[in-house]
Amino acid sequence: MTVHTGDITELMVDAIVNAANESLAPGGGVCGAIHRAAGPELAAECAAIGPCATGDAVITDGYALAPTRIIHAVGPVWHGGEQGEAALLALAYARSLQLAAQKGCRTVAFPAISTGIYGFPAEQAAKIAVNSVAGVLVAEPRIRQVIFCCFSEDSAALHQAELDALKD
Ligand code: AR6
Repeated sequence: MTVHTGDITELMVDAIVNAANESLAPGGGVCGAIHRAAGPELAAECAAIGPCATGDAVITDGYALAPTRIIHAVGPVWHGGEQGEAALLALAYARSLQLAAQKGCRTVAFPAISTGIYGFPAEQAAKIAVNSVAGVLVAEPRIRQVIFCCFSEDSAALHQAELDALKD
């Protein structure tokens, strides 16, 4: 697992994960960036697949994007933390990696799901992200590399701190 700061649409990996909504419609944030970079065929495939429940994920072609696949994970909207948000966020990461492994994607990049428009507190989300991915990787040798692609230095520092904590 590594941390990268930058735009996820520029990464050369087998699959990038999109922070999607339940209807799999093109939205703002990282979702908007991915749809713009992939082209309109992506929205058409998503419309044919959707909807997708919170905590679950679906996989599509990457179209004009360098990654061969896009995994659309639906993270929870933050409602204060008492509505299963933590478990749903962990599930969204785990389900994404399951799909990646099934489809032969060995390198996967994640954005900080739910921490933008959906309002999940960034520090808590980073802890959940790193621990959920670490838990899956223990039992999933088909995935060779996971990149936490953060859009800000603050977010990257939170993810790096969680990675460092795993090694202690
Ligand atoms: N590359 C990497 N990370 C990015 C990028 C990018 N190009 N752009 C933004 N981020 P958000 P959510 C970061 O709001 O909270 C959409 O409309 C951003 O700084 O994209 O899960 C969907 O369709 C933040 O840290 O996703 C849904 O309706 C993180 O990505 C809804 O927003 C996630 O922020 C999902 O909200």
